[in-house]
Amino acid sequence: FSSMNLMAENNISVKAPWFPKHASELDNCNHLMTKYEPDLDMNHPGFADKVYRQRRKEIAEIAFAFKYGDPIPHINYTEVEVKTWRSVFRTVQDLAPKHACAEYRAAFQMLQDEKIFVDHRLPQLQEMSDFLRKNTGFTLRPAAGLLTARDFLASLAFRIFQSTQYVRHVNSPFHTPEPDTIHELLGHMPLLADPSFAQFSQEIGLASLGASDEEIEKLSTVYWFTVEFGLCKEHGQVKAYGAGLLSAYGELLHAISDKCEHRPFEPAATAVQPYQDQEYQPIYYVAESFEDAKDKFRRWVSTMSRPFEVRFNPHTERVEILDSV
Ligand code: TIH
Ligand code: FE2
Repeated sequence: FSSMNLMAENNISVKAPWFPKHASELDNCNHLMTKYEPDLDMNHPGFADKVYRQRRKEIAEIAFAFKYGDPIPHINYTEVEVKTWRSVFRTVQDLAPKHACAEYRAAFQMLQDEKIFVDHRLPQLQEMSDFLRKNTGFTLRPAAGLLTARDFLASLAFRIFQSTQYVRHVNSPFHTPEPDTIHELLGHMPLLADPSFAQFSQEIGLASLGASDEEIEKLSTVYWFTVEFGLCKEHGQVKAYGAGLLSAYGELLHAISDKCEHRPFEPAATAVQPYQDQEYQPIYYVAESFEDAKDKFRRWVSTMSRPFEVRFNPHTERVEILDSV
């Protein structure tokens, strides 16, 4: 370490919120938002279901106990959980050929060829993590529920995706307001296996490190309208790439209908668009392509106020801080 670097480190500790510098420090980035937990939210379909709540607790314990470097524990999914998976999996299989973007369809096919995506069992996070590692270097960590935006985005900087491992309630298979492992597996995993999309995801993560609360809010809004609910153009047609659309067929059909508004993806405007997460979105943003979305995103990020730059070193899994710009 040069003294310049040390100076930068010292300045940052004064000016910027703490952020992880090494992938192992994500052990400290597992703070939950509690708003949709079945124990606390009376509208949650699992609120009155003791067995479901107990099951959620069990699986959450696994995530809290997880430490960097551990293998992700195997979950023995119950018959009811497999039934829920099967019905969501089959609708995605039916709708994806027509409505999902090409990158999604290609990765979905690979996952089927590798027998990771089959209808009679849920994929395990560890096998999915191994698959992603081979394709884009992304890996997974188990998460106990919906994380704070700061913690969730920080992990993306390290090409690590924090994934829930519990299954949505059997009574609402086709839409849930909170993430569950079916949403992660069918919504997020195929695209995390695409190099261009993986890069875009990591760049949102890198931009979040040490950012102010207002900037985190903007970045998570961009994340919401792209990674979660993004649409894109393909040969003049609108296709879905957002994970929240691909894992919830009701909303997927809504998003491509004329019951909602489509706007061109423009990071500065998208970042300040208010949104809710209880019902279908009234507005979706349409990207020209991942490459175009990345270009626009980069230009917008460069206008943010953070007084230093960061760079991920994949050999050490460490984020390096570059001096003030
Ligand atoms: N609504 C999605 C589903 O039902 O699969 C899950 C979520 C997407 C974004 C936030 S929660
Ligand atoms: Fe998600």
